[in-house]
Amino acid sequence: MHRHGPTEDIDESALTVTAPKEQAAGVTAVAVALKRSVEEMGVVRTARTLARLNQVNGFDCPGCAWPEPSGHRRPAEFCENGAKAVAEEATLRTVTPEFFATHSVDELAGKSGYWLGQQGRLTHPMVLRPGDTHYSPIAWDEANRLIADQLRALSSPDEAVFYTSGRTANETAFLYQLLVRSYGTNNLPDCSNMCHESSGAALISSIGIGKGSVSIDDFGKADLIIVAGQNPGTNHPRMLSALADAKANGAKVIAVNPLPETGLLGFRDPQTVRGVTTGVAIADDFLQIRLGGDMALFQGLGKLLFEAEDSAPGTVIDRAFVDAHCAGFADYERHTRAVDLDVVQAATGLSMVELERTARLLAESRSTIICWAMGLTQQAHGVATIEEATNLLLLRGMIGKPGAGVCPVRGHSNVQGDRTMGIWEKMPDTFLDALDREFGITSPREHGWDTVNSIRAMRDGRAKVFFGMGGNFVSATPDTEVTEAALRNCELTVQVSTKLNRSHVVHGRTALILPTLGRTDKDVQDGTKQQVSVEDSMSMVHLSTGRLEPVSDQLRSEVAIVCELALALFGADHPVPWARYQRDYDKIRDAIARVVPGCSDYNTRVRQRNGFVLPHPPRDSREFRTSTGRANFAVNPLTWVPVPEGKLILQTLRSHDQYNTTIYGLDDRYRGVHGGRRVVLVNQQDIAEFGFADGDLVDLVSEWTDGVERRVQGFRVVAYPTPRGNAAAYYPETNPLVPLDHVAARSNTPVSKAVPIRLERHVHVGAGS
Ligand SMILES: Nc1nc2c(c(=O)[nH]1)N[C@H]1C(S)=C(S)[C@@H](COP(=O)(O)OP(=O)(O)OC[C@H]3O[C@@H](n4cnc5c(=O)[nH]c(N)nc54)[C@H](O)[C@@H]3O)O[C@H]1N2
Ligand SMILES: Nc1nc2c(c(=O)[nH]1)N[C@H]1C(S)=C(S)[C@@H](COP(=O)(O)OP(=O)(O)OC[C@H]3O[C@@H](n4cnc5c(=O)[nH]c(N)nc54)[C@H](O)[C@@H]3O)O[C@H]1N2
Ligand SMILES: [Mo]
Repeated sequence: MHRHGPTEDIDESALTVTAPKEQAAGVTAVAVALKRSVEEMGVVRTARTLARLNQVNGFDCPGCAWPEPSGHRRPAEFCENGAKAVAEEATLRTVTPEFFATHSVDELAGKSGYWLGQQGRLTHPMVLRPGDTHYSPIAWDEANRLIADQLRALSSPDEAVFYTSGRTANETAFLYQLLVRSYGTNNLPDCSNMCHESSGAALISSIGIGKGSVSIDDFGKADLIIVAGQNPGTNHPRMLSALADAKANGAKVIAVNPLPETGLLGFRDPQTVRGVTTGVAIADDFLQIRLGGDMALFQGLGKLLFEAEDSAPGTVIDRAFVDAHCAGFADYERHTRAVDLDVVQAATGLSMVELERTARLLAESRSTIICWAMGLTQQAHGVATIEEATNLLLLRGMIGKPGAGVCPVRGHSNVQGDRTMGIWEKMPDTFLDALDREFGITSPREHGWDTVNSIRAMRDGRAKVFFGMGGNFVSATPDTEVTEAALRNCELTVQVSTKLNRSHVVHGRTALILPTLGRTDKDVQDGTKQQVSVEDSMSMVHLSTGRLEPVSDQLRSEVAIVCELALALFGADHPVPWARYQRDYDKIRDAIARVVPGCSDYNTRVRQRNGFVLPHPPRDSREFRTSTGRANFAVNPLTWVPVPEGKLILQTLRSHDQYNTTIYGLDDRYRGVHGGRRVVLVNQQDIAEFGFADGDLVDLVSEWTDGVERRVQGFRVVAYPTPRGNAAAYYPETNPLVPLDHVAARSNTPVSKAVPIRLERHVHVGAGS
């Protein structure tokens, strides 16, 4: 057993730390992107690939969900990290049956995720049967028979769980949920459960739809943009261009973050001559908030807005909007006026001067956008925090007008589309009714398990089959030891994947690896080239066309995998025409058009130059389809995250050199960390107070209160400008510390951004420890 996670293959003794970078992107970013691409794919494949990235008629970047500009696209509409994501997928290195014959599963389980990912693209379907030490090749139809037999043998369809990661295209997602519901369960956990679930829960309750209300054009019209709990320089680099454009139009940008993230504080746009030479500071103001302090910030700002209204009645609160469109204003006003600003200062670590300065900007703004990501969603009170951000916008009438609105910035490139297509364990009955009408099936109505509940079910033996449509379940989920045991407890684990990862080597009694085409690969079915479609963070739906020659003729498209499994499971006389769908993806889109709201005429509209935008009632017509039929002001008791004496609150985040569990390299260039990932960033004064020195080796020990020892070993302490009591370390190395039961209220999202820990001096106990 590799209890503390495998690291032997990485030598971090050369780890160095330099001062954090002051500006993101610039020419270095371009150089890094090209170098990585050429290493993985060679010169010709690089040129062919990057030229098509995010272009009309090209393929959608598998990096993030930030939208493409609607008008003119720059010849290189991608970023360093988008290019890395593409290089990772379009690599010419391969993991073949010979590879699996050489390396036992046991050996592979001792390798780091970085090493596994570096081996290249999976080329053949592989099976591991009970008692096997090595994966061996299996024919596709035999693999499908094996899965179908196992699914039919379960005593209830609810004993299987079907996970989705957010790269899956709309056509696959639609068919996959159709297969799962035809089979008879709503157990459709997805990566969104760990990601923006809190945003969805808050926005559905407040404005009646769980998606952002702004378009890319609104950035050019806003005069105030707040970016809270998000690191766009690394995770959404093309957003920096939108922010730079907004600033050129006079907008002010406020960064709310515990860390002085490089892209927010400085940015050189590699796509413009001016950007390459001079660069701009993105944030006009930086609020260095304490972890989990955002709810207090938004409530405090609400109070200050009411006070500003008192001093100049009729100028701050948009009475007309509130009266016409909102519910719950009186309760919100009473609650918010009573907020104690001393508590707000303690919770946020911000001064009255900073709070008042921000309130003034809000009060004077005529068009405000609030953007956020994981810093807000992965908190125990994440849903309430996002409701409070929405309250501020409602107070000022900032939804459903140009240059204003809510902007949850999504992660995976099609995570939003997957939800639109029905990947959700609690899809509304209206959707299921439409699905049943179209296909003559009977979808179950009882809600299924999300990610955390799926892990509990596998752990307890209530779920016996795990099927993963992409992703890396064991590494992405919390409480690694519990999750690994849960997966090992399954009868069958199936992973549809492009690349090798830890979820292939931590497996059920029988395990299958099904290799699939990626976004960049050419998809030909029955002699005809196929296209897929995706939805970005701003509800724009468009086509994506891969063009690269697949690395093996054994790769199947995700659509083909779903259809062939369905045929094996249901037989040929099932009411869903699986074989026709596999041959012609237009037929899938015709069905989507009839079932999914807002998708009428899908085949035509998705082929328009920039695709089409899905309806969003608050954005389009200030219509709020909530429980009250109005936009709801939410009232939440003030919650924050105090730091216990002698302890730290740890956030787990991404370095500049990774895509979630896929590690591209060992440098976090912007934060000045080079050659290693096992670091913990701690405030200098905390380091001194705990009796450590910068560079010491420590163990991080979870302080969660259930008596279970959770520990990760041998992390280098790095003095870093994070607030007192707040530390930061990389995901997924620190996932063993995140307790499965520490979840956000109302979204069940693991609290990855507030893990109570203590530091212990690392004791080297020699090999085998
Ligand atoms: N290159 C690259 N791009 C990616 C990804 C990737 O791994 N690599 N992942 C994709 C995915 S799936 C997602 S969800 C997104 C993630 O995008 P981000 O949300 O930007 O990702 P994180 O690295 O988790 O960063 C969280 C940020 O929030 C801050 N933060 C943490 N806690 C708090 C808090 O309590 N309050 C406030 N105000 N700030 C806080 C952190 O300091 C950090 O800047 O990126 C997507 N894009
Ligand atoms: N501690 C901590 N945990 C977190 C987070 C955090 O901030 N802190 N963030 C959470 C978030 S926001 C997210 S979104 C999740 C991410 O969770 P996942 O989406 O499950 O993880 P990824 O690392 O994105 O998945 C990578 C794998 O996907 C496969 N893959 C890549 N492209 C394709 C494709 O086109 N098709 C198929 N079938 N497979 C493909 C490859 O085999 C690759 O190894 O992690 C969550 N976990
Ligand atoms: Mo995410």
